[in-house]
Amino acid sequence: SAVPVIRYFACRGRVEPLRLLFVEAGVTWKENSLTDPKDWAQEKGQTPFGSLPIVTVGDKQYTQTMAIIRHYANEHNFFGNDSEERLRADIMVEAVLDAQEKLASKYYWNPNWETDRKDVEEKLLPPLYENIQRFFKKDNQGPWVLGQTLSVADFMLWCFLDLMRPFVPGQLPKYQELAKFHQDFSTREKIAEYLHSDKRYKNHTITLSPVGGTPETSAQP
Ligand SMILES: N[C@@H](CCC(=O)N[C@@H](CS)C(=O)NCC(=O)O)C(=O)O
Repeated sequence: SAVPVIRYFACRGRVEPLRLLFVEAGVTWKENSLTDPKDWAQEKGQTPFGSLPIVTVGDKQYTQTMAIIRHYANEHNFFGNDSEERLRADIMVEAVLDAQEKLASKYYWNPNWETDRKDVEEKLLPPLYENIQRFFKKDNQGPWVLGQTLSVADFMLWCFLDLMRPFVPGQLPKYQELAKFHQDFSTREKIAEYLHSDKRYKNHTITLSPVGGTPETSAQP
């Protein structure tokens, strides 16, 4: 069958959980990355919702990140074994999206990042990590969100924790279970290979960010 081609900006961004899913599922994919903002200005009007990513598979075109991720999670059995597990996975996915939404405007392209950092570290982040960790631990022996079953929730949670790491170094180790989860996931065979490969973008966003490539790339696995 046709190879999925990801059209996105040349970065990890919101597509990274999908890439990790592909890695675990053994799906070969191609990147058709956009590097020049001028190209985007031209292309935007021709996309279904004026945004990227778009995944093309043969003559099919998929848009909306979470729809795409859930589609492939269904296809490759990353949604638990019954609807109860699917619910638990989805709760974690939504909690991660909420947390990301609360934090994103603080660190992405924020010229006041250095002053806002304290606020993030001391006020914003702790309740988010605490709640996520409490949910992770609830009726769960780990190592994954669904116990022994790897799921879409793990790809989402790992990317979120990994994204935050360079911005707020020193925070993750304070949350023992989340730190262990991050470590366990990072050392899965195919994941580790991908994380250390050239295939993985080093930057979380494109270079519009005033925090540049520095804090975002300073904690490479
Ligand atoms: N709900 C959409 C939002 C996509 C989105 O906002 N993408 C951003 C990049 S991460 C984008 O295309 N920005 C360029 C623009 O809006 O012109 C999704 O999750 O796919």
